[in-house]
Amino acid sequence: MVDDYQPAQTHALDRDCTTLSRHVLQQLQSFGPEAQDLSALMSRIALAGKLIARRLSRSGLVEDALGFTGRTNVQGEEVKKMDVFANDVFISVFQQSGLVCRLASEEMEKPYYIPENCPIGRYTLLYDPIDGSSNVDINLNVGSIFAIRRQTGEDLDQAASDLLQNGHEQLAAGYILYGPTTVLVYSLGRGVHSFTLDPSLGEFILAAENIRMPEHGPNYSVNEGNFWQWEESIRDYIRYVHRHEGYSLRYSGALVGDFHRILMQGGVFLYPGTVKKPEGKLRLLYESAPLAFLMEQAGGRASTGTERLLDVVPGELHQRTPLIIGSSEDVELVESFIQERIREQTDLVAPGR
Ligand code: AHM
Ligand code: MG
Repeated sequence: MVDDYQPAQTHALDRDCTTLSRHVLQQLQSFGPEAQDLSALMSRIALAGKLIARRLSRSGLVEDALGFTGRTNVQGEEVKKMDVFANDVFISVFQQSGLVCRLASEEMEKPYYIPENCPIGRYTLLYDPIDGSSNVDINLNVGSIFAIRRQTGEDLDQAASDLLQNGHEQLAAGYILYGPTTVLVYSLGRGVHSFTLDPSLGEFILAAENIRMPEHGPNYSVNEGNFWQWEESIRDYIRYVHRHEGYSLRYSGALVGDFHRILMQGGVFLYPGTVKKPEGKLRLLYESAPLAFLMEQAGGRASTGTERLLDVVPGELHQRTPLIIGSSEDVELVESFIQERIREQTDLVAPGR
């Protein structure tokens, strides 16, 4: 009798095959309109990740996948063909989706509007399509970073001033790491969860739920080639690390990969400012803030050195920010060296205060 039928392995699917879209709905404990939107948004982001992963995995075999385009982007950086491809992939997966009115990325000076979505999809996707693109041509890991924010501004407002808000306004954030496997890590503000792409299914399958950071870890991740350009406080921290047992330097040149290691094993990633460029290299809205959101959700800490990173309000879309992110004790240690130098300078200006 069909009515009495009970699947023999009711729990096998739950244990082995929690897909991303199902997980989003479970997280939100709702089938309401916003939960459906976020689930659909995450599914589209996952689709972008699969398309980019496929292109990367065949990049040495197909025409026009590797190398530079010959153009520079709004930040004055040389644009790679893979940057353009990945940027366009994110746009195309949201065309006619009814989900995202506006996209803003590292590769586009102004936000990109999809007007037909705007009456329905009051969301903005902020993203770095290929983070660490210097790794593309040498077959090392790269990533994509994303954040979703609610759109409150005018539909075709090129200034997008409603985006100039702090990182607490992010509804969701995450990244896709294109390594030996493709991994998607995301948070809706209810813990951090990772998924691994099963190429045979074409689905991201739950790998780890509610990832928690250790309070201290052995890894420090920084481009020490910039030592001579840093403020003395950052040099103090690096000297401290060099003189103490138990630290390992790990730096891949792709923030997503370095961040993933820190998230899994603990430690600290730093991209501080330099004396000439105090704001550093990394962009607030689509690199640092999404990762800060994840890090805090995992019990870690993210800072500019003097301010909680999620509190920073950008002055413009492509604003850069120093980034110190990782295990709480390790980030606090870096901050303590910065505070020490600030105190010294204050004492010099106003001795005996
Ligand atoms: P990109 O998004 O243009 O690739 O730039 C960001 C990357 C990060 O992934 C990485 O941490 C950093 O730039 C590396 O910079 P550097 O080569 O100065 O160490
Ligand atoms: Mg980047």
